[in-house]
Amino acid sequence: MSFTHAVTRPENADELASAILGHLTYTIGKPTDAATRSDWRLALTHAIRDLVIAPWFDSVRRSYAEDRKRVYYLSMEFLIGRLLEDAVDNIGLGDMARDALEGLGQDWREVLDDEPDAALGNGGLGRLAACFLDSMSTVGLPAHGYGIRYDHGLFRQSFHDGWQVEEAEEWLRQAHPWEFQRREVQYRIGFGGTVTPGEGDAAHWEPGDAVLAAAYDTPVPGWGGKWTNTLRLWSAKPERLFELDRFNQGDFVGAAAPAILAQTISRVLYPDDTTPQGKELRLKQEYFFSAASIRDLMRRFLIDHEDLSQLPDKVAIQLNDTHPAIGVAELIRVLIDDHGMSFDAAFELARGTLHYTNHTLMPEALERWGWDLMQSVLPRHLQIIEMIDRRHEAENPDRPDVTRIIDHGEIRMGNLAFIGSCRVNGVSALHTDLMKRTVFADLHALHPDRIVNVTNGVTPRRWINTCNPGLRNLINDRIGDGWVTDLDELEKLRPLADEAGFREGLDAAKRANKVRLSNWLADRGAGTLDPDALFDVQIKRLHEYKRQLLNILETAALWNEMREHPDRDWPSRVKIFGGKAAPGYAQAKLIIKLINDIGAKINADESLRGRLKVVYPANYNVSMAEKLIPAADLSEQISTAGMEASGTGNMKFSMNGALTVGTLDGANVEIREAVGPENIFIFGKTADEVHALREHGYDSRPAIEADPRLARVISQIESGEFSPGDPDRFKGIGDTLRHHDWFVVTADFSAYWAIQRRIDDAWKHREDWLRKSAINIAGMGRFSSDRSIRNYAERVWQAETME
Ligand code: B1N
Repeated sequence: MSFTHAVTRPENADELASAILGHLTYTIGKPTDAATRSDWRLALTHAIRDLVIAPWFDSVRRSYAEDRKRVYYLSMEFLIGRLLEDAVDNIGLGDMARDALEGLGQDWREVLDDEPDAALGNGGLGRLAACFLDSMSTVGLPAHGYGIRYDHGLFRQSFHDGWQVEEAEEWLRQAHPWEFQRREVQYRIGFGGTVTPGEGDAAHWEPGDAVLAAAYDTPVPGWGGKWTNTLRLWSAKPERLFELDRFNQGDFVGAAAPAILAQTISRVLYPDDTTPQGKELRLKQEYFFSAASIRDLMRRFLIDHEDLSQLPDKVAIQLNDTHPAIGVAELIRVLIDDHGMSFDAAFELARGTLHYTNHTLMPEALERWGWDLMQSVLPRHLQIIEMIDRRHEAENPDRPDVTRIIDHGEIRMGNLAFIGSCRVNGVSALHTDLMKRTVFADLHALHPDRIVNVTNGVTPRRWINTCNPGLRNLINDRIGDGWVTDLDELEKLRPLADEAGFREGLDAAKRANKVRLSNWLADRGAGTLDPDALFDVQIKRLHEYKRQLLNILETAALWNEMREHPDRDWPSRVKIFGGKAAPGYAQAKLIIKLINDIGAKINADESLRGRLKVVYPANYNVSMAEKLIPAADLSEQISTAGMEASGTGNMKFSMNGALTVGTLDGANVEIREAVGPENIFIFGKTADEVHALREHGYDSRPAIEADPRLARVISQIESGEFSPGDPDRFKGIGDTLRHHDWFVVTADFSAYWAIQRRIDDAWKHREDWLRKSAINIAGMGRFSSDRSIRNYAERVWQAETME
């Protein structure tokens, strides 16, 4: 029998409105006069979701039929944000959906803003994974994302008296209509227990306890609805929901305790960006989702293939940082213990299938697990890791100790991932180069062909087309919309930079975005902002290496200077900060408080006549970025050179016409190449210079003595000028700047101050600024995540797209 109720694409807004009403009535169960905004959003979501299903089935069918190589992207984090508007735009129904909803008496923006962000990630690493999902679908690459369905995503941030306070995030409190629970797909994931030797290399592992990994699928439609992949997230469930014996004995809480314990594995996202916490629960999370994903992809492989030796031809597994690196041992374990292979054969197959992306060089950021912990949580995997280490040593008898996987009672996951992978990549040209010269220098010497560079990218669908309709329309009017899937087309804008009419259009689009943002910020207590001021934005996780401190020191110094020379022609600036600190990162939280305290002082100073403002809206997240980035004039990318692996916010800002002030770090280096040095404000020490400064222990005293502005701000901070009720509050920051300035804030201050004053001047030459802005947009083609994904497909995965 054929399916007669198949949903067809609506021809017009009335047809779509009718589908929305149908869902409001029959899916949500509400009449129009009782429907809340959420009800309308859910009804709209269901109407849109219906349109994604048939193409999704088609994609699955085609990828089985053609038996192409599949890519599996394993990531602890997918920072996907909101899904509705993106899906609507990707299937080409943006205008129709708005008309339909407004015809039903609903405000489009308010309904879209009702959707909670899916914040299943901390920052750049998780957001990169989300952009890659979008691009893998858009370029038609058969792929699955695999991760964890956290009950609680990244914590909610609020400010109490300027201090960060964290609260649990509850994105699943509302219905989440994008996911489909696959009750038939569940795997038993074991922990602990005992291992008994079996035949040959095999062993029998009898776990001490276990949880079930339950699958939830979300369709990921690419641009134009041509190809749709799946994001499969795992949720931990108990093997037994309830212990009836204990309940019958009156132990009501105890009866549910084992179930609750099992569920803790997928309860909450670890809120640490860049620096790991070596906690047992984290190791269990990592194994939980890696093992479930590997079992699932092996099951899919075995449906159509008997010969395991084909695995590397049909499967590519990408390890997004070391978080899924235990998957190296798990894949080998499955091949040996479940499929009877020898260790050597299993290792070869695994190494042909796995690839590893490194996202940070900070030595403290590379994951390590204690031998004892590994022994107690994953005893069989420890044996396999020991076998991998011995084999690597036998093959490289002169290998230096730093290349060992197990050393000083610790398992180094970076080395495990490197040794177990076919390709290892960095995320920008500079970062990849530093990988070869620093943390992986010795492994690189042993395996000189393994490390490749794949510079990060971002999806222009979400980060221009959807978040910045003003700019989108301007571009479409001039060069058509081919850029949406071929971002190099933006090059056609380059000659338009010299055309006054185009610059006017850019100016108008930016101003409209700034007005909208000002209203939004005013609703959040920011007061009135001047939309003609320079909007200077630093949004990213709070981390000392990202140097929000440098930015706020310069802001305070500017305040001093403006008070001293009130009659100078100071351009108006709004300093906008956004970002969360890890809850356990005391220094980062103190910097947040400092920004808020300095901001309060400046904002209250009427002598400035509104020419300097500091705003820090709480709870920065993906949907806030979508409002801030289109309204930015200046993008702050001021990390200590050599420490930001790539950055991706830098690309988003530049695509939206903001100019960058930045160090020669991460992808800033490549952005400078793309836009030309005269269209970007680069300052500060280079990575090599930072290295040289640190070599003999950096002493900040000369830098402070040589710059009276810096010296004054540090004294003000130390004397309690910004914390009159608690003068010692920021002593620790003064102390850090004077005695342990690891991030060389003081060494870069003078150069940062100077370039900010150059920016003041540039801002006054409006036509020139707009020309630079246009050239930035025109040069961003290479920073599309479509380009990144095509690079991975060719150079890492050896996989073809379905085009
Ligand atoms: O990954 C991004 C880069 O653009 C950023 O420069 C980089 O800092 C970021 C442990 C991380 N590196 N490492 C992490 C996140 C969570 C965690 O638990 C490490 N994130 C980055 C994309 O390449």
